[in-house]
Amino acid sequence: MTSKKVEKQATFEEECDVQEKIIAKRMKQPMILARYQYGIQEIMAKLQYINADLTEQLGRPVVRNTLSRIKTAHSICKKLERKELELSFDSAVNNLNDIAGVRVVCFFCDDIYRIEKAIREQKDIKIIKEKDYVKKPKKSGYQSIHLIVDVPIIYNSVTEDVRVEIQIRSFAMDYWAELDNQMCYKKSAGELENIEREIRNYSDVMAKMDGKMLELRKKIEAMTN
Ligand code: 0O2
Repeated sequence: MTSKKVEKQATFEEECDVQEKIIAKRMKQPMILARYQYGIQEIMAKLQYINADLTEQLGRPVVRNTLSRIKTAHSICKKLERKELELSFDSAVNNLNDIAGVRVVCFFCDDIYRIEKAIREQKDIKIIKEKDYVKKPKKSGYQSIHLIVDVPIIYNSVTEDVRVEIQIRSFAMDYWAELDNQMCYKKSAGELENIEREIRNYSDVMAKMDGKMLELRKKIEAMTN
């Protein structure tokens, strides 16, 4: 690299650092943080109810676990850079759908669609976008359903929507995604070509296992009903 290019790169990185600090400061502002936390709590409460309803209907546990997170300033900046978007707090709020995120992990792969349907039926939740990486897995092998939703929060009689990404996946899909996250995801392209191919194959293995476990459950249901 020429010295001019090195200088330009250094200035760019310094500017990114400055923006990341500004975003981090804004994300820690009590009302901004509370807004995302409130949105997440509303979705978590709904999911608890949906799980209770499905568990009662089906006579077996449906949701294995749920988790939530608010994206860190660092992760926000990385995503804005990846998407070649302006690096600012407003740009993050306007362009990123997953500053607030919730994940639902269920025991069986058919439960994913039960949960998705139940969320759709909630009158107060607006579905903005849906991605079905179960029917059509990502090139990496990643499988999950993503629902981008707007959930209303009420404060001082004012209703405001909070955007939340809900990821719904099976226990097996989650196991794969967590390990992929640790080992491959977000690593630069080509760096781990063979390992990426191998882990992609294991995504198929997990899908087959999901299918087999579902068959077993259905066999047991047929025997006991
Ligand atoms: P993190 O750190 O998990 O938050 P959109 O803007 O909504 O249209 P988006 O968010 O650009 O779409 O992309 P996409 O592909 O729908 O994925 C969003 C999230 O899914 C990612 O968030 C990951 O959590 C997860 N994900 C997507 N692809 C993979 C993959 O190949 N492996 C694993 N392990 N997870 C994946 P972030 O912000 O990238 O990361």
